[in-house]
Amino acid sequence: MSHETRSPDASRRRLVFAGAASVLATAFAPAVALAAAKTAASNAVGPYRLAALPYAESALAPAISAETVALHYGKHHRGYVDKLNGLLAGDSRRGKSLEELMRATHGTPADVAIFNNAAQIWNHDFYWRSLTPTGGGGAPSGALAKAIERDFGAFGALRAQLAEAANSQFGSGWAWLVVRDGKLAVQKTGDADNPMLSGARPLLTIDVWEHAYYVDYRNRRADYVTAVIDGLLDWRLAETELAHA
Ligand code: MN3
Repeated sequence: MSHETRSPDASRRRLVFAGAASVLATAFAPAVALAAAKTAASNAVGPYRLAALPYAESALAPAISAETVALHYGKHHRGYVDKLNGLLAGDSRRGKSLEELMRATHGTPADVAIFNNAAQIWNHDFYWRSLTPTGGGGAPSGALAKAIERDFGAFGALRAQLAEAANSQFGSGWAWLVVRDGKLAVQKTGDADNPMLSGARPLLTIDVWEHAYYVDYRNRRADYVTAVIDGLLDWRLAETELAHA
C-alpha cells in the first residue's frame, strides 16, 4: 500500500469532518463562540501565565530527568494554568494575583477548584525556583546559616526534619522550609495547601506529589527526596526570601 492510495481517503475524511463541523458551527453558533472564548482565555490571553522554567528541562538530571520535568512542567503545571483560566472566564476575580486569589478562596467549599488550581500554580512556580541545576545551589550561608544554627542546632537537623516531612506526608502534598513567628521551621501540607495561608512565609519547597518522582523513582519517594535535598535545593532562594520576611 502506498501513500497515493491512502491519501485520497484521508483527504475525504478531513473534508467530511470539516463539513460536519461547519454544520455544527451553524447550528450551535452561540455555544461554539463561547467555547472559542474559553479556549482563548485558557491560552496566552488569559491573566494567569505559565512562568518560564528558570533552566533547561534537562538541567536537573540525573536527580530529576528531563522526561519528568517535561511532564511535570509541560503537562501538570501548565494544566493548572489552563484550568484556572477556564474556571475564571467571565469571573470578576480574574484580575487578582495568585496570592490574593488563594487567600480569597481558601477554605470556601464553593471555590475549592479555583483555590486548588491557583495554589498549585503558585506552589509549582516556587518549586521550580526552589531547585537549581545540580551543584548550583551551594550551602546555606550568611543570615540563613545563622538562623539554621539558632533554630535547628545544625544543618544536619534541618536536613533530617525536611526529609522526614517530605517522606511522611500522606498522599499528595508538599514539604516546606518556612519562617513562622520569626523562626525557621519545617512543615508539610496536603494537596495544594500552602503555609502562607496559616501565617508562615515559604523559603523553599519540595513537591511530593507522585507526578514529581514516579517516572524516575517509581514508589521510592525517599530516594527522590534525598536527591533533591542533597543536590538540587537552591539555598540562595531561601536566603533571599528570609531577607524579605
Ligand atoms: Mn507537582
